[in-house]
Amino acid sequence: MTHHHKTRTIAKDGQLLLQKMETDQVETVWDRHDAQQPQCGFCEMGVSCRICVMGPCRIDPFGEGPQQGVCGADADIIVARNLCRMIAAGAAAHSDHGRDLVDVLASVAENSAPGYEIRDTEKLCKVAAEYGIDTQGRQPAEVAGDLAYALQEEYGTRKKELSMAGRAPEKRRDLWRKLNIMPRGIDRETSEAMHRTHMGVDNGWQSLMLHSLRNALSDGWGGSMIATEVSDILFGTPKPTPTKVNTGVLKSDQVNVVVHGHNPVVSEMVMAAAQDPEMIQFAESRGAKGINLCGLCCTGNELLMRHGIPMAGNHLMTELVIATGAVDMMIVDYQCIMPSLGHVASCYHTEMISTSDKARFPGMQHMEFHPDNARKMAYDVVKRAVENYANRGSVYIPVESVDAVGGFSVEAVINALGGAPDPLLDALKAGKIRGAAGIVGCNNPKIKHDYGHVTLTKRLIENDILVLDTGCAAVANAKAGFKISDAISHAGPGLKEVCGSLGIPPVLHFGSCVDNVRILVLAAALADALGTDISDLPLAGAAPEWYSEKAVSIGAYVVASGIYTVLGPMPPIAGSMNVVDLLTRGLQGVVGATFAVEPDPEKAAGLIQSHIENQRGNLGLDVKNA
Ligand code: SF4
Ligand code: MSK
Repeated sequence: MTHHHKTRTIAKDGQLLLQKMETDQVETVWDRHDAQQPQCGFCEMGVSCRICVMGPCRIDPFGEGPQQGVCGADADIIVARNLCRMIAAGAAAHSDHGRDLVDVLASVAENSAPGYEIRDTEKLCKVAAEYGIDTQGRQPAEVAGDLAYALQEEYGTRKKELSMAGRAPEKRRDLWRKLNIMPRGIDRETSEAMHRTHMGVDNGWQSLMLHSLRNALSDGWGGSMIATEVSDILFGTPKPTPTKVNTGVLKSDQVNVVVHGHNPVVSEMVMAAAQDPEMIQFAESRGAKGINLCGLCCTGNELLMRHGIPMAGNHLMTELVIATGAVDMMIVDYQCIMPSLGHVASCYHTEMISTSDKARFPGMQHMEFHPDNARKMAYDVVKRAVENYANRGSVYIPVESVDAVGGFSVEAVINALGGAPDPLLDALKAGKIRGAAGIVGCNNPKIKHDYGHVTLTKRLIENDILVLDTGCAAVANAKAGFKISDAISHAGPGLKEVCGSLGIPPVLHFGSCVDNVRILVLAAALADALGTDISDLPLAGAAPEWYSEKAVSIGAYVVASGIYTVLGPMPPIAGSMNVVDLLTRGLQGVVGATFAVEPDPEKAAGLIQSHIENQRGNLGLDVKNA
């Protein structure tokens, strides 16, 4: 059976590798998505419940069958509970990732994490000062020990508010307090979400939704913020760095090691081992020209941001990359790693290594990394990758790589602006830049791969809207060639002029999924500079191809922070018009921002443009008809 590969992805390497996998008779995520059709309509609408064993229950959306579960829960309650649990899972994932970094920071302070060190003492001291930790005349390790302790307390704090939430504009914090959604402890909010959604606890769909926002805020202004800041402290704050993207980054004459997942704790050590001259010599002794480390998904983004390590692909490319036959080893940590990968790898020569005590996968060798053994483990796995080079069969690398620039931390952006956000504000006020949009999130076989991200981005920059992107969206846009200075040729006249004079691309790579907090920090800085709240700014968010629970948490904290957000795929809420109405309209009067759902990126661009022009009008700036 021949599939229409062009309907599945816009990526050339994706189309060619899909063709190859069909010839090789290896199933992909798209085949399994087809095999699942039709997907359960009750679950799609969010009206099925298996929270307790009086059920499972489902509500008939057409009003003919049951309208209540066995316990009496109606569609509103069931939809709200399900969404609340999705957000809890997403917040837990990001925040636990942050905790793993804090553990490494604590181990570095105790000198029990060989190979890890503090690379950005300036940021260490800056964050420590936010926690009231004395930094004067003290050794970085001492400060790091105190900071790690303070950050661990954010997880189970007995304080009334997360300290990191202090980074939000004052008006926003007052609003959160008034609404009683100021996050208190990171673990507390997730734990409370699970409690509230237990049968017979919170059965108010509005109160469930409000707590969901608080839980999401504990991720955005808590767990994810900690993940990003501690990664910067340990591995360096990103600066603009050139890199290359797509499967063309694999090398036919080198040992290709691919890291996949999210946590830089593993990938940074693998990088150190792969760049060690002795290991390179070992690779040469086995007939390879060197060791080529590449990334996938967000751990790839972490390495790309800080070191310019090339990026092989995003979420839906993770199976296809293996089908090149060029990957000698794939090393995974956690999140977004399809359990199919071990099987795909068994059809080629690729060795698969799992590294986290909390993430096991079929068909992978488990070699567990901990702060105290990570350096040794990294050398062990890279050595095995080199040994596997000899087992390669035929190799098919179908495209040439594309150039990109990554590494736009807030610090780097402010630096590019000459030390303060003023030039950006001036360009906004003058209308040269109409506004900015964060395009984030995953791929999803329900949307043509990369089409959502690339189309939306193209339309926005054409219309003088600066794009900041993260995660798999950032990889899609890099592959499309939007992340080099020459990409200003795709931009509207104002954006072209501003980016041209600053020497930056019109689409700025802001990092991994947890790095969405960099966008929050920048938004807060702009709001502070204007003496206003984030919800007054000409900003928008979009997740055109999202799939994961983490993405729902991101969307919820972005909206709760005051930024209008357009989702591509519909979340499972259509079974409750009350919940839909609250999220798409009612929240405006609560947090000053709403969600919209629009799978067509051309139409999503229109929504974002009119929102941005509207916001400009409210600020008294000039307005263009969108
Ligand atoms: Fe059914 Fe209520 Fe149990 Fe859900 S919590 S499975 S609706 S009885
Ligand atoms: S990896 S959460 S598919 S962005 Fe962060 Fe990509 Fe989404 Fe995973």
